Amino acid sequence: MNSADTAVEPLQVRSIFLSDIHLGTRGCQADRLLDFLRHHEAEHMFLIGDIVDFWAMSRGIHWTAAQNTVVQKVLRAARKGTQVIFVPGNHDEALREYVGITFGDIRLEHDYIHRTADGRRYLLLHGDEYDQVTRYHRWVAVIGDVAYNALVRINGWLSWARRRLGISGYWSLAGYAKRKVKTAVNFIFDFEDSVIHGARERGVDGVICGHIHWATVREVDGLTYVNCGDWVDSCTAIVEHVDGRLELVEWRGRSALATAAPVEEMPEESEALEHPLAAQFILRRSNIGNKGT
Ligand SMILES: [Mn+2]
Repeated sequence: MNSADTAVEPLQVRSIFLSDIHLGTRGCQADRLLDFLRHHEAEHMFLIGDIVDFWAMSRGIHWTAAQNTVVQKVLRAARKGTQVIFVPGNHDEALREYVGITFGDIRLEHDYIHRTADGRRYLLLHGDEYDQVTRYHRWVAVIGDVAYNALVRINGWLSWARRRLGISGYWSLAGYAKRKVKTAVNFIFDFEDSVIHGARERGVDGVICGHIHWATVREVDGLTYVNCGDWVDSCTAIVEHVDGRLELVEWRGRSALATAAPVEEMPEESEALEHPLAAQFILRRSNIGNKGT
């Protein structure tokens, strides 16, 4: 794979919004994210939670050179004048203790109001506090986390097989399941509804969040609901163009052919797949062994 695409002329945007990168996990598609970052240059960069997956890392660290480069690229952008704001999520909630502090030009915030170029005010938050499942049914979420990981991993094998067979394009098993399983769809709606409700109470024009790995930009009765998606499965980001327009970018990559190399061994979690497909597998956010959500 030729990832060193030197002839890239990055697109100048006003802001980049990223969430649910899950650095430190096998599922993290750091190569694609790097490719996206090479193709975009921004004045503001907002990291909206679950950037580093401390929970998964407590079970075993999977840290690649590409993941390192992602971190370096963000730090470098911050040093060179991009405003970088990091709003921790539940998988990196340890960082919530440092809200208000600036590390190496990156500022940590619990939530943040961003004003777009056209003057609209957006509330930025990760969103786990609006997730009824994680808050009230911890064990359901724990099972879901494991099953989701297994799905993403199987998807890695599928894409590898597709490449070996010369089938082009990317197809996501987890994405397919999310669209087809009714409980999953209902879960997404419930989450979106409660985030939108919360945003209305704050009196903003819109809200930009993450957490459910389901990217979208849509208007709901005059309020804009935006979700950044993730870099485990869907590889999506939100960009704000210089005129303030928000766009959902699904990065299939120009130079990135790649999900990570196929995995070598079967995870012990794989038996979780025997559970009927249910909403839970999209919940990549369980609070295993952690205090309050
Ligand atoms: Mn989350």
